[in-house]
Amino acid sequence: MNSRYLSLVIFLITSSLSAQTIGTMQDLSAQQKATATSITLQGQQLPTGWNSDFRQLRDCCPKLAELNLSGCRNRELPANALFAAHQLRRLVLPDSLERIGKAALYACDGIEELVIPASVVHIDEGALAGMRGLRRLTILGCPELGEMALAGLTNLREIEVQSPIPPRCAANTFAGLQGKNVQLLVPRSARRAYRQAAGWRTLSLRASEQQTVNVDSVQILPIPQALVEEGGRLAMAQIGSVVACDALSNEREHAQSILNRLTTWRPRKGKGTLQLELDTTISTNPEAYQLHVKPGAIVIRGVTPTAVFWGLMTLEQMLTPSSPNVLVASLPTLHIEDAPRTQLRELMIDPARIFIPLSELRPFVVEMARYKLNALHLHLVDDQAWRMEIKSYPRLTDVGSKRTGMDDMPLEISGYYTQEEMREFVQFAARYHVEVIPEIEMPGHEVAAIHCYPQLTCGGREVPIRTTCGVSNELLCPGEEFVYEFLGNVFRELSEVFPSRYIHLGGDEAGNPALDCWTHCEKCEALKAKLGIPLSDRSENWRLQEYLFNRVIDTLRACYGKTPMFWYETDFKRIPEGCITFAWRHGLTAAAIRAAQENGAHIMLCPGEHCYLDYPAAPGDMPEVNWGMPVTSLEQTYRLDPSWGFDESFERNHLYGVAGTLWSECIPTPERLFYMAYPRAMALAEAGWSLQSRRQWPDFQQRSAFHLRALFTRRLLRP
Ligand code: TNX
Repeated sequence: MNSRYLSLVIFLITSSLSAQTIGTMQDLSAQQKATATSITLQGQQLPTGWNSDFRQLRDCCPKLAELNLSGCRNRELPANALFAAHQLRRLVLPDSLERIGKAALYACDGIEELVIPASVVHIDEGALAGMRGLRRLTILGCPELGEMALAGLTNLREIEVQSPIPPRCAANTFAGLQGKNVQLLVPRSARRAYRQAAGWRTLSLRASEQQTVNVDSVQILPIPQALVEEGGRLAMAQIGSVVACDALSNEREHAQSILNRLTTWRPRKGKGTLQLELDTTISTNPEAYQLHVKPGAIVIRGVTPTAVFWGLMTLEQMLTPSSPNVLVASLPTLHIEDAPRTQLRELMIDPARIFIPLSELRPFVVEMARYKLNALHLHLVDDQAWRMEIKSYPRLTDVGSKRTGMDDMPLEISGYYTQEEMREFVQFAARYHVEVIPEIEMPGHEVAAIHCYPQLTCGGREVPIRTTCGVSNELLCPGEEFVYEFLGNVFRELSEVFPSRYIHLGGDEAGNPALDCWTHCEKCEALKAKLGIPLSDRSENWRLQEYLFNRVIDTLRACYGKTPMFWYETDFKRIPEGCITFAWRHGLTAAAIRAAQENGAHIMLCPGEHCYLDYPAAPGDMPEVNWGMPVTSLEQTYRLDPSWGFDESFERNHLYGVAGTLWSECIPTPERLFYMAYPRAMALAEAGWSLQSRRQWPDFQQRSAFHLRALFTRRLLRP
């Protein structure tokens, strides 16, 4: 038997074993979902409520290559139904289907051919967007096509529409497609109608037919402190060069790239300039800048290179067109004075639960910078994985970075960051003025490390890597000297990779008296005796945590000059002076603020009520299945006032900034990460940057809708 024949036989056997013809997803066991490569669903109505069949197909069937729905009678493919289901190769839609919901097939990029049944009358916003593998699309009926519905189909070669009347569509329905690449097959008699129809017309445009626009009103987010329109105009063609001192060479490069990407300028001698200047007299705030668009020139002045860069980000927003593929030809003249309200505006990413490669974090950083978010906090370790290479302890990543399963999602999740690539990433982020802050959790949420080095926990217990969300009883043992040696080595290596001024030490959900890890441990009892802690009383456990923290903090301060950060817990009675505590728990922000005031600490606000961007933004939105998350709407995030009703002295002396968390238990793909983050991260950015008196919800709604569209256009049209 030759090897091709043999592999065909093996393929047929394995695929028939994992091919399933069933009614609804309820007919499959978790194991069958995990291994299914082909599913034919014949149920009359696939359930669309909680944990819908679509959600299961999307999140619980990682090997699913073929999905045949021709036997179903569903009338709608719900919004986000198969959002970023990268595993799919072939999809047959039911011929009862009337509507393909918003983003229903967004980034299903493994599918090469798709037929839209004649019954479909609506294809909603972004429904097929980002299906980058799609080569041939057949539309049998005459569905109305929403905004960006077919945007970013970069490999599309043929689109056949059987309707003699061009389906109605938006101007940007086909954004990213060019006539020269795509063959449009329509009934012979209708060719002319298609060439003239809105949207369809773009399919016959050549790349060279670049459109230009004049910007009339600028949309800046976060809203600046002061903006005065000066009534004139600046034609971009009047700008001939970017002028900046050597200290601003990075910013000069950004400026040139902005002008090239978005405007009609051409480098030319003897013309007006975009001038970048350092000016420490503007303000005492290191991030303060001024931007002046005047007849014939643009001037950006900033206290530091970071401030100049924020001025450029403001300029870039002014040059962001309302539709893709157009260049800006002119701007209104105006003057902006701006500075941030708080000093640290961060997003927290959790690659521990589900790994996110740096190639996906790079564009994430670029987007953060556009809204003047200046820190990316990386939650590098947790019960479910250890993600940072530590040369002294290779098992952490060899063993601790791999597992199968996150709750009911049977995904194989592995990956870690090498020191070398992380160093490079940190430098990349620095060019966007985003500081990368590492977090190594302790003493809880450390099961992955404990699995690799059992000596780290009480009694040297062996524990498996966790595959579910929640809190584990296994903690680092504060009575064990190896723990200090381990942490010492980890932080030494970490400080060589992350130049950040900060280091986050976690500290959440550990000192909790309900956990008894430390209660019957001889080494912990000996330590308690030494510290004078009553032996049997668990409520004093936090003092063991304090002891551990203090030893680590002393090293971090003395050897590496770092400012430690923690998650605030009420049972942790003393925050070390000068540290930064994070208020995160629902209902406990005021208590955390008082604790920070009493202990001479700073505070970051990321209260669950406003800042948990891993929670669904609307009822029924992704993640539909979760551990019981509340809903955090865009408005709810926007309503965060960083002063939290406290007086001006709190803001001056203790408030450090705001943070949005993207815990990843329910974020299985990079596309989902962006989906969860935006637009709420824009609301957070404005809460952290803009003066309360400048912020208005209706106005923000309008600006954020504009910028959200621009963001998703950039994502879809990226090369
Ligand atoms: C609580 S927030 C945690 C995380 C979870 C998160 C889920 C915090 C400091 N700890 O371990 O991922 O809830 O939203």
